[in-house]
Amino acid sequence: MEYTRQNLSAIFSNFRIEDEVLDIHPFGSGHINDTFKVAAQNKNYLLQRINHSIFKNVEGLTKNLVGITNFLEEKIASEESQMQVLYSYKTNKDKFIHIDQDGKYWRVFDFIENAYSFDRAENADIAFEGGHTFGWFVRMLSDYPAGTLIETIPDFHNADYRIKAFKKSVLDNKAGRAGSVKPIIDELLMRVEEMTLIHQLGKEGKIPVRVTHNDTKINNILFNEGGKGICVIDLDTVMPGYVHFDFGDAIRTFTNTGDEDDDELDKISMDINLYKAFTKGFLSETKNILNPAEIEFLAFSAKYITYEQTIRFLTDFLNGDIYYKVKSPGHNLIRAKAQFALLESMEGQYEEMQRAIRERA
Ligand code: ADP
Ligand code: GN1
Ligand code: MG
Repeated sequence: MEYTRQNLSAIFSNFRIEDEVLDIHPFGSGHINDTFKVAAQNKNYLLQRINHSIFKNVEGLTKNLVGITNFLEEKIASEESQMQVLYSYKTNKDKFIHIDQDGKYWRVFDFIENAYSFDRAENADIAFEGGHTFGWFVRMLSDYPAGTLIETIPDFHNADYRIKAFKKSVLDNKAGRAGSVKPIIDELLMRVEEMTLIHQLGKEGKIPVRVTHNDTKINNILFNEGGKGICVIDLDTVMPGYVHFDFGDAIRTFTNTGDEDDDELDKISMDINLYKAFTKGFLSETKNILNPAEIEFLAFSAKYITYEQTIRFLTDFLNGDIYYKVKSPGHNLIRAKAQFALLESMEGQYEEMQRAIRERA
């Protein structure tokens, strides 16, 4: 369905909001949901379609979101923190979700004003603040009852599952693309054993299950004009996980000197100074709650999540682009190559990455 101002306004009118819509336009650069900024007479709102083919249990997801948001709101009030939470509006039927005539799922949040998200960290201050903010999130939720959360996407960061799906996409070769990308497939298969480490530590009980965000991309923090993190957004994947998922995905996105889908591979590298700044911020919030094994494998988690992201993009390329939004038929391959270049850069600096963690812990 083409989204028009008219049909988006009609969807928005199902929410219990007394305001007059002036404008609605697409917003942000997420790969999964469809996001729109609604400018209205009194204030702005964020209208979002949840990708229901990826998030199968929207009701459970919404319950997670409301539970987490209320919990954070109380803690923020008691700590007198500057952090904000996402405020969700209810529909005229007293639900947080409106299901439209095509069976699509919609929600509305307050638009957080004077806030910015970035796709890259411009300097070490932003990386430090990012580490601080995602570290804060892990610390805040360290006493959240994890058992009450549903798994919105089962096996989301499960290495065994991701590797199996990758191997299957190579064998099935659904889009007939596997032959053209054999060198990168071989490089990735060579690393399979190494990349199950976090999963293994979890199975052995050496690292605890926590409530984690699981999508700690740089653009899932809103920063204020002074560069302070003021809100952690995109809470759809908040569920039980290991701290490594959050640290790793943040390093993948906060330290890249190129874009996630850069086709100029020589622009891509992991900037060790941004890594150190992020780590400093993250550990300033978390070092008293993490156990020694969690800390020891933080540097590794950056390699793991970057590897996982490489195989996720390549799997989608081989399956014919069925998961991520793409701008062209080769987009997922460009992304996979870019992520692999980032992984190689991390591999080249791994000892220094480990040293930086030891020095700050
Ligand atoms: P996706 O799952 O597609 O990444 P997000 O929830 O992250 O969707 O939203 C996409 C973008 O919209 C974010 O990167 C951010 O720039 C912006 N955004 C999201 N929520 C808000 C909000 N409440 N206020 C202001 N901007 C927001
Ligand atoms: C997706 O929705 P967005 O753009 O924040 C994806 C993440 C990937 C990321 C790669 C639910 O995140 O897992 O790491 O793209 N989200 C989901 O940029 O799959
Ligand atoms: Mg997002």
